[in-house]
Amino acid sequence: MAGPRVVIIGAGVVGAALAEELSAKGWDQITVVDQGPVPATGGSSSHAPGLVFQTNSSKTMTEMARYTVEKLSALGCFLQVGGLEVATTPERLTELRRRHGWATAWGLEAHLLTPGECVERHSLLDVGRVLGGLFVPTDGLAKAVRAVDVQLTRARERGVRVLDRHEVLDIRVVDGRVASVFTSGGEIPADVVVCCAGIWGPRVARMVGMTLPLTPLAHQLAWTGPVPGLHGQAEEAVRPILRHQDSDLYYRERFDRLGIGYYGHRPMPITADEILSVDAAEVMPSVTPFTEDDFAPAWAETRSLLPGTGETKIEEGINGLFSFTTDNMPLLGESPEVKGFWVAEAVWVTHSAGVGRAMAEWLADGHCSSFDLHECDVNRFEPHQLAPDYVLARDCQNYVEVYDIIHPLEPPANLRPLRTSPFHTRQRVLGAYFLEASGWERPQWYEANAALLDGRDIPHPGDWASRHWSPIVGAEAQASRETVALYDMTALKRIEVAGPGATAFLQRLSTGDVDKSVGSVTYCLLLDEDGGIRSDITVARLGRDLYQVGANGNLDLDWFHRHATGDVVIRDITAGTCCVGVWGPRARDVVEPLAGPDFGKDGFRYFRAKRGYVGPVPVTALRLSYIGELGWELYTTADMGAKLWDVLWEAGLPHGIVAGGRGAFNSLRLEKGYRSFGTDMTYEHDPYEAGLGFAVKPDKGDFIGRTALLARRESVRRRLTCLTIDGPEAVVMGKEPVYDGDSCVGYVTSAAYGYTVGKGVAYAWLPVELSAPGQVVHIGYFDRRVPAVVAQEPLFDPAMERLRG
Ligand code: THG
Repeated sequence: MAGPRVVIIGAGVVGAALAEELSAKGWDQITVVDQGPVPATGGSSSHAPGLVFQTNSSKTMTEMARYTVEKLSALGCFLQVGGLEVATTPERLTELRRRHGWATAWGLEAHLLTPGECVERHSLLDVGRVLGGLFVPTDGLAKAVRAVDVQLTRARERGVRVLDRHEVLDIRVVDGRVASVFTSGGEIPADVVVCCAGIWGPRVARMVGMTLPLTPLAHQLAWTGPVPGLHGQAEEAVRPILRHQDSDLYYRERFDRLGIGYYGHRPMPITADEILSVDAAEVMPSVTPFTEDDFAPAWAETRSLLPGTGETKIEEGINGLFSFTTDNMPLLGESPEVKGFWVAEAVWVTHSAGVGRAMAEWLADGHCSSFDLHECDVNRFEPHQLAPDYVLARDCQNYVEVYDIIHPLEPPANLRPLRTSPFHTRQRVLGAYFLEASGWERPQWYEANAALLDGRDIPHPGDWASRHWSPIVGAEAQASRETVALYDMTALKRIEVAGPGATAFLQRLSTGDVDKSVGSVTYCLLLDEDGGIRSDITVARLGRDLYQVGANGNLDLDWFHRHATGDVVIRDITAGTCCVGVWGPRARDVVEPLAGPDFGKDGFRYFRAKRGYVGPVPVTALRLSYIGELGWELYTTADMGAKLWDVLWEAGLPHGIVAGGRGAFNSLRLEKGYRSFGTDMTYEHDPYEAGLGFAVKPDKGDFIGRTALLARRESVRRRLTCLTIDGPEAVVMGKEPVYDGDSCVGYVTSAAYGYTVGKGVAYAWLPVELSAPGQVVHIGYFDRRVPAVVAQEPLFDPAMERLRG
């Protein structure tokens, strides 16, 4: 026998895809169970309208959709009619250009169409209403139930057992591991359980005490009678699937009729416990009765956009349940507490085969090599993000906004403020413009700094980049390089690692040599087994057996817990503490008088850590700066935070101290060339291509990812590259395609105007041969091609004179 005993709960598109992929990898003790009849089990797959639009702001989601298209096509479960999104407003037309950029950046063929070309593709459209379109030739219709059937058939041929009409009643856990699944048809022993139960997921996960943050929401799908323009159509669908996002609508053909999906109605959430059983449900459990009144605006709008539908009527409809999440991403991975309990949840048909593939690799190989899953990991959430009220409110809001045009900086619309740092009241007095980060209210800039604009000529970005922006951002950035500024770093994840095994633990998990003197700080990386970057962290040694780690989020904490040995204690200390960056040429003038000679030029060197007092406030101080200036990160307990801010502020006034927001921060860090995990580099990149080879110490001994990394080292084919852009109005935002001539060769990760260097700065992944300084490329930005030049990095203070000063 090869592979452990696996029970997959749910025979929908995800469970079926996983069974097929896992059995293809040679695992041969797999059982798929479902409460309903296979292949139409009564879950979301059984009523899914099957539209596959691959374009997504997430590279991973686009890639998983592409894999789904390829696989379902090969299996004869896909009608490749193309996908057309039309614009009926100027804002949407602009948005389609941005979406065209995403598709292109992620390697998906996409075309912008004129109104005439839209009608050529889809003859039912009223040409007078359409301003333009985005066409993706490989989009189309997935036959979800057939996909379940075909994939399960292949799985069965490889020995997978499929048990339908088996309702899961409970899951047995022994010593923190799954042991078996109790079903209405008996107990099934299991080493691995994968919950692919879709809308029932929260109920199944609760059987092992796991909170699964998803909400089933009803979504309207209606079918017309015969449409005159489709009369006699012999094929199920010939025209592209169609999206009319300005009115929250989409369309597909079914012979001479149209299916109409609508997101414009009020959110209709339901809990997993309220879903009817297979036997009690009239149609199926995931289908609730059509509420005709909610559909009225959709029908009126349809008759306007597709005038031929005026001669028919709505003949049937459903309110079908689908899973929504708080960030619109799936929930994949292993429970943090129960070993062997995995979930693959909140997955739409669009990404189903890709997720099946991803999960099979993750289970069988220990990591996923086909897709970067960091945005999908079920352990990404902060504790408050699992609260039922939070999940419900944000999931419903995401339903409302599903087709809206969302700016990358747009803060959530509800439940704010959620988390506030101890500096919050001070920041409000200073007129902070707040955005949200991991639930924290975080200032983007401060209106009180408007006076800094006197005598400065801060260039304005274009329309899109100027949202959630103020010229004050530029003034704060410049002031930070001239005097001294306070930056609220409370949202930075802080993890304490303590105990006799702490050093060995961090040596094993990180690429750095952290076994240095007490007071040392090490910038290093966490790698996956395959050498991909999982995070970049700072490790401050505060005692022989005590470290403070500056991390990027909950996934780092989860990674630590998963690898923890019995002789380390790992604690997330973020919530009970706070952090302020005191940075700028005058930082020492402010801090030293408050903290004493230990904080003097010779007493406190760059990349060292110390405990001390700033006025009456006990602090842990790290001498480093993500904005590339002299100064410290000062940490204290939450109760002392306001006092810390106040003493620094008062002492700083004679030196021209200002508060700086995240807008300035992001600009300054890009000038300095500091990467941001999750945006600039992710699991799919290794340190050498990301320009972080200096943070790897292969000679220190073994660590996770070392072997794979050494093999990857010689084959660097792409590089995270610094580009500069002339003309502030051309500053881009991230995720734009980069062209060499007509071909897309890479994409932008993050970008900002550099107020010190007087240029736009953009980091982009480019092939090695195009990454040499002086190389000219073009960034696709809406309808423009913005020239950009590869620059020697970092743009600011390459000699490190500021930081070491
Ligand atoms: N502060 C702390 N921890 C952090 C961050 C932070 N952890 C997560 C994230 N931010 C990590 N990112 C960086 C990026 C660069 C640096 C620090 C954290 C940095 N780099 C020096 C350089 O490249 O010049 C390293 C020099 C060296 O290795 O000696 O300072 O903001 N606490």
